[in-house]
Amino acid sequence: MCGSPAMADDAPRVGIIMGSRSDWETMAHADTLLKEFGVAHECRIVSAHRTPARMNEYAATARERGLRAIIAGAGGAAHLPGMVAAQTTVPVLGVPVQSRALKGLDSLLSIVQMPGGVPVATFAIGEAGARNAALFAISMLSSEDKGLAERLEAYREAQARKVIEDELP
Ligand code: RP5
Repeated sequence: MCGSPAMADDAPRVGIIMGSRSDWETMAHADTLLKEFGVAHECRIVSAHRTPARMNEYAATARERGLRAIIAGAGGAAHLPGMVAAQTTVPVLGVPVQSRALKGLDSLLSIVQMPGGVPVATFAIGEAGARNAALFAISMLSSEDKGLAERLEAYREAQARKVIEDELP
């Protein structure tokens, strides 16, 4: 389930959107991290091809609803991040979802090759991309949120400690 009950009443600062229910397994990694950091967020299925009107509405109202970043995941002909970015100045972080036919290379190329003037920050294919998009959104929000900045520092330190303390069999 997206978000946590504790955050249910907070206005979402980050939107996680995806082209299909089938993208959730990947995008859930972004949700998990935002939950872990206590960032109020929402998750929605918004398809560029199957629900273009919903996509237009989502992008057009994103800033006035208080969203500070939109994490958009899509696979195959992955037009969602770019078409959302075309209709809002809220930063869009694109996550290429691994497709069955082409292993996500199609998704990656669809998202990364934006024309100059309409940026989408593009992340790695799959889970790593979803996790990093969430961490990037957290990092963006942390410039105006001291508590979040401290939690991000602690997260990095814990990650480094884990590597240092790791032992090979
Ligand atoms: C894209 O098509 C979605 O983002 C998804 O990754 C892909 C396949 O969608 P389904 O056919 O599984 O619904 O729009």
